[in-house]
This record gives sequence, C-alpha cells and structure tokens, in this order.
Amino acid sequence: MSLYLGLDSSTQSLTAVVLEVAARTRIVFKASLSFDADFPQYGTRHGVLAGTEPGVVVSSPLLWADALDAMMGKVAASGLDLRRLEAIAGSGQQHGSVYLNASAASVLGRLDPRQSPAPQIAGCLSRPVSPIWMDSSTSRECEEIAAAVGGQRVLAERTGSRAFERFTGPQIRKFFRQEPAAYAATDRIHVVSSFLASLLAGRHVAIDPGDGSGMNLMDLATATWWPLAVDATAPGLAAKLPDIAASWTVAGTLSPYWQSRHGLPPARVVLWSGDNPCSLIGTGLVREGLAAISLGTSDTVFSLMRQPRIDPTGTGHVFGSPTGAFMGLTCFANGSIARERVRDQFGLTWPAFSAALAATPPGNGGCIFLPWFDPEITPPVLTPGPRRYGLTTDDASGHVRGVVEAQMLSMALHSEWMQITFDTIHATGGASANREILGVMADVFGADVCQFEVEDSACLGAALRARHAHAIAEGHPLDWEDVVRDVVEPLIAARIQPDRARHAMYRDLLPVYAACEAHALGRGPAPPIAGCRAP
Ligand code: ADP
Ligand code: XUL
Repeated sequence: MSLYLGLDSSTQSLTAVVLEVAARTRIVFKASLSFDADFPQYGTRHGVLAGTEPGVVVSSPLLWADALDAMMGKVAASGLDLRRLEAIAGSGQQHGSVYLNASAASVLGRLDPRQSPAPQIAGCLSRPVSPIWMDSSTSRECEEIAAAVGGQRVLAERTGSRAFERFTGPQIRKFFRQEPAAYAATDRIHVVSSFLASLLAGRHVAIDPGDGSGMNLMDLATATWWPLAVDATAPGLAAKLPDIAASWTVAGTLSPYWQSRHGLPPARVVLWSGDNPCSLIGTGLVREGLAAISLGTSDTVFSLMRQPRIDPTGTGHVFGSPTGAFMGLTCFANGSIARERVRDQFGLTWPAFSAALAATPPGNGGCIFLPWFDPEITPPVLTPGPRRYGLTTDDASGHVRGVVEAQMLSMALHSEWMQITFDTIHATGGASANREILGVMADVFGADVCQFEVEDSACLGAALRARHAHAIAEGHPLDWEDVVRDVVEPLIAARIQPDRARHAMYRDLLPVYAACEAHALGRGPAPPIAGCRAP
C-alpha cells in the first residue's frame, strides 16, 4: 500500500488530498485551509490583497509558504502511516509570478526546521507581492510583446495564446519597466506552482509545460522557452527563468527541512503544474472527446487535445497537458465571485440562491444580465460593471437566473473554437456542489452533467500525477486510464440530464446573448430582446 499527496494552492485556499493505492485506489485524507480565515494576519479578501491601482491584483508568496507549512503539519498529524508516502505533486493557480533574488538558491536548501518558512524566505523576495491571474493591468505590455514577435496571431500560434494581461510574460515586462532596480536584483522568476515545488524540494525546480504555456513565453510545440518572446519581454530574462521539464519529472525528495519539522519521509517531489492542467487529470479527461467545466473562483471550460488547435477568435488558450498532449481552455474571471456578488446583493444564502434559480422561468423572460463585476477575460472587458438587458435592478430572482444563464451561454459561445463534440460534461470546483446551477449547464449545453465525489479536481489531479510520476521513476509506467480509474468516477446517481425543450430554447437564445455582448462592447446594434421586462 502506497500513499500519494496532492496539494492545490488556489486563489482562495490551499487543499490537500492523500490517495492510498492498494487493490483499489481511495482517498484517505482531505483538508483545506482558507487564506482569508486561517491567515488573517495577511489581510487578504478572497485570497487577494487590496489593490493599489485599477486592474492591479496581487497576493503574498509568504502567505502561500505559511499555508504550505500549516498543511504539511496537518498531513503529518493525520494519523496516516506516512512512511508509505511515496510522492508529492501539486497544483497552483496559473500565471501568478514570484520574484526571488540570488540568496534563494542557498536559503531554500538550509531552512531552519524550528521556524516557519515565511520569515526565513522573506529576505529572498526581490518583489514582496505576486501579481496573480485576476490582474488586468498590462494591456500596454501585451501590445508591445505581440508587436515585437510579429503580431498576436504569431504569438498565439507559437505559444498557444495571444498576449493576455494576466499571463506571466506581460506581468514580468511591466515589473521590469516600473521597477528596473528590483527587476535587476531578481535572479529567478517562478510561477506559483514552481515556487511551492521549490520550497518542498529545497532548491529551484523546473516549470512544467502545463504552467509554462500560461506565460506567453513557451514554444508550445517543443516545450522550450521561445527566445523571440523571451527577448521581447525583458532584457536578461532568459537567465532568470527556470528550466522547463516534463510534468512527470521528479525534482528531488522532500528537503530535510520538512523531514525534521514535521517528521515526514524523504518522499519524491514531482513538478507541480497549473490548476487547470491538474484539473484535466482530476476530472478524468485523459482522452479526446470529453469536456469539463470548473466553477471555482474563475470559471473555466476545457478539454484534452491531441494536437493543438489555436483559437482563431483570440479568446481561448492551448496549454500543455500533464499527459504530454495539449488542452484547450477558455477562462472567465466573473465566476464564483460574480455569483457571490448577486447572492450578497440580495441578501441570499446558497440554498436561497438555488431556490430563486429554481423558481424563475428558464430564459428569464428574455432578459440578459452580463455579470462583469470585475474586469472580464472572456470576452475582454477592462472597464468593469454589470450590464442589464431588460432586467430591473431590484429583481432578485431575475439576477440569480441572469448571472447563471449568462455564464453558461458565454461558456457555450466561447468554447465553440475547441471544435469538440461531447455529450457529457464533468463538473468540478466549489460551485459544482450546486445542482440547480448544474441544471442550467445541462440545458444550455444539451449535455449530461456529472458531479464527482472530490470537488477539488485540481488537488486530486495533483495526487494522481504524483502516482503517475512515481510509477515512471520506479520503471513501471502506468497508462493514464489506469491512473484515474476508481477515483475519478462520476457519481452515477448524481448525473443531471438536459431537458430537450429547454435546450432548444437556449440554442435560440445564444445569438441574442452574443448580440448583447457585442452591443455592450460597442461592436453591435441594440439587441432584439423579446418579451423582456421594461428596461
Ligand atoms: P478556487 O478557485 O479558489 O479553488 P473553489 O473551487 O474552492 O475555488 O470554489 C470556491 C467557491 O465555490 C466559493 O467562492 C463559492 O462561491 C463557491 N461555492 C461553494 N458552495 C457553493 C454553492 N452551494 N453554490 C454555489 N457556489 C458555491
Ligand atoms: C486560467 C486562469 C485561472 C487560474 C486560477 O487561465 O487564469 O483559471 O488558473 O484558477
């Protein structure tokens, strides 16, 4: 019997899952720490620090390190026989970057086990904060990088995405431009995933192609840094970037720090990846023809791709998959946070939100609500503010249905570029516990929707990746289908089926939704809203 630990450092929390592999694979430990509630000394709200300028969204790498320490303490106190812990892998919110000076290389390897990691690595940061995926402040840098490599289309074909504000490359360029001295003092730039893996291994480790492809810096076909993009981003950047290595690379063993501090064994530390690539594994999308929707802080829709197909509309991404193939993904910033805004605005609980959704007619009487509370990634909206078509501001249930329908219609519209035919959606993320929301998903997509026992598929995917990499390191590789068997089983009894008549209604509503989007973005005439309430 062997144990494998998966960790997921997401926007708002750190989660851990331990898998036990015997005749069957099962989950024997699960725990979660909330950044806001469990680490109030950092003063985050929804996992982020209060912004200084519009569009700027940062968090604290020391908070992530403290949370990792607390979680390793919880794992150590779990009562599991941790001598059987073979390997650890992790998942990180994508795109966020951590800036370290030259002292990190030695400090990471000789942390004092009597103290928590945060105060010990504070002096290694050449930038005290980390810009994260919600940041939308780098439009200028996006334009500059795209122009320098021959245009957005060239950048997308080479790296899998056009330049996006939240991607690491544009963020690095902005840091170089605004704080040249601090940039010069930076020896290594990690993403969230490779930073936390480096802490565990006690030395700088590589970035995997899943997270490397979220930087606008990696050549997707070869999984190596693309010199033209690296040079277009900032001078001297090539020397500051970690290596890129296959997702199943063993970076080392758990450093002596974790062994002494928490009595953990020298388990293998496998490269971490991004949360979406890990979710691909944790929702069982290890072959083409399946799709998943994650309803986390962000909402994402994704699917495995054997060959990369770039989004001609420029909204979607192609990332590396931890299987060695590729994944298509479209990301929506106004996910759970927008649902929460509506819930809180009308003083609802989640059960009351669900009841309001169930009590409102599908199609919302023809009203459309665009829930762009925060800057939106898809479609790009830099000046936030919700837009209402036919909806009065005091209509609580109209807003509840409006936010969910708009999110689902937007996902359907902006995932067409992936050209995947699927009849089942694997739902994951915190809000996938809500069956009323999943009902709207099933009706809009005309597909069955499955729930899973583990809602944090990124964390589960990380644990499964640990197992996969360990098997390779032991010389007896496993098929991915075998890796995900037993644990990533959709809950059959919980399958939600679409209603054909409602699906037909949503198909007719999709062009109306698209027209509202176009109108709100100043790209089209006022849409023909039929049967809506007075504006
Ligand atoms: P992260 O992206 O940080 O990993 P999670 O996947 O953990 O986020 O999702 C957390 C979110 O799930 C919360 O912010 C909350 O809005 C949402 N959530 C939790 N329970 C429900 C529910 N019953 N209905 C709708 N949303 C929910
Ligand atoms: C994906 C994206 C988000 C983050 C946070 O491109 O920006 O989904 O990974 O979870």
